[in-house]
Amino acid sequence: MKHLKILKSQVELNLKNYSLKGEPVIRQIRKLEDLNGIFHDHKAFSKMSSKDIIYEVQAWLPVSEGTSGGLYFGTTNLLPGRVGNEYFMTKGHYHKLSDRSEFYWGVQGVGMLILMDSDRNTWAEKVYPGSLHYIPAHVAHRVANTGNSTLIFGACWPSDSGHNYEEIAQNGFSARLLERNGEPRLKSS
Ligand code: M6P
Ligand code: ZN
Repeated sequence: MKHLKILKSQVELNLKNYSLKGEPVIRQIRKLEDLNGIFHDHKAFSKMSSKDIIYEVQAWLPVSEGTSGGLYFGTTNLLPGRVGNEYFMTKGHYHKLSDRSEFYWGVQGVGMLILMDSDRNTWAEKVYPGSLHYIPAHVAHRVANTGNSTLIFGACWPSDSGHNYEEIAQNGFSARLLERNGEPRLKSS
C-alpha cells in the first residue's frame, strides 16, 4: 500500500555522467563488430579491432516492451572515433510502430543527430550539452560523435515504439556524415 507513504524512486540519474543507478536498469554494449555494414569504408573497418566498444546504452524500462501508454528513459555514451572519414555512430532505427516519436537531448560532448523521413530526405541537428531534439513520427534517427570526447545523450521514447533496424540495415540513410577538412558534412550516398 503506497497510500500516504513518502518513497524514493527506484532509479537515480547521475547528473554528471548520466549513468543510471538502481533496479531495473538494463545495459547494452555495442561493439564495432555489431555495426558491421553501416560504415561505407569497409577496408578501414576491416583493419580496426572488432571488439572495441563504440557505445553503451543504459535504460530504465519500467514496463514491459510493447506496453501502450508507458515511457522508457535511456542514456547513451558514444565514444569518439571514425571508420575512415565517417564518425562513430549509433546503428540508427525507425520505430517498429512507425508513428511513435521520441526526445533526444545532448548532455556532454558534441555530435549530430541524423534524421531521415519516409521519403528518404536526410538532415542533421547539432548535438551539444543542452540541445533538445524532437524526433517526429516516421523519422529514422541515429547519432554521430563529431568531437574528441565521449558524447552523452539522453532519450525518452514510448514503450510500444520498438526498433525497426532492418530498414536501415538494408537501405541505410540517404546521406552520410563525413569529416572533411576537420568539419562534419552530410553527403548523399
Ligand atoms: C537511444 C534510444 C534507444 C536506442 C539507443 C541507441 O538511447 O533511442 O532506443 O536503442 O539510443 O540507438 P540504436 O538503437 O539506434 O543503436
Ligand atoms: Zn528511437
